[in-house]
Amino acid sequence: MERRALNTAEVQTALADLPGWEVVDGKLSKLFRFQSFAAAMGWMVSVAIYADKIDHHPEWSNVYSRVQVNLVTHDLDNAISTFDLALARKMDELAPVD
Ligand code: H2B
Repeated sequence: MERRALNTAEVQTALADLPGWEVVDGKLSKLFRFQSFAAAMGWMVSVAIYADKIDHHPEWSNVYSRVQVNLVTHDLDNAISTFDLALARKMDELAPVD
């Protein structure tokens, strides 16, 4: 997959298909809520395996059953990139349906 920075219009178009995601302080952000701490941890491990496979790592923090995610590409001057979109889509795909 090509790793390139997205322009504002491309990010806005992508957001239309990414429910719950928004741009906050230049980062692609979403707060994930789970049924339990164990569910949050299980999801984080699944995401981490994918992230490492594509060599693109999330900024995220966990408090009990919540995970705050802020995606950005450090190698591209902290732009939102095609890899951030791929990671966001995979995070949604792996999250349990509420
Ligand atoms: N993750 C994120 N989010 N941004 C990057 O620029 C990045 C990364 N770069 N994971 C990768 C690793 C780079 O450091 C390695 C050398 O490919």
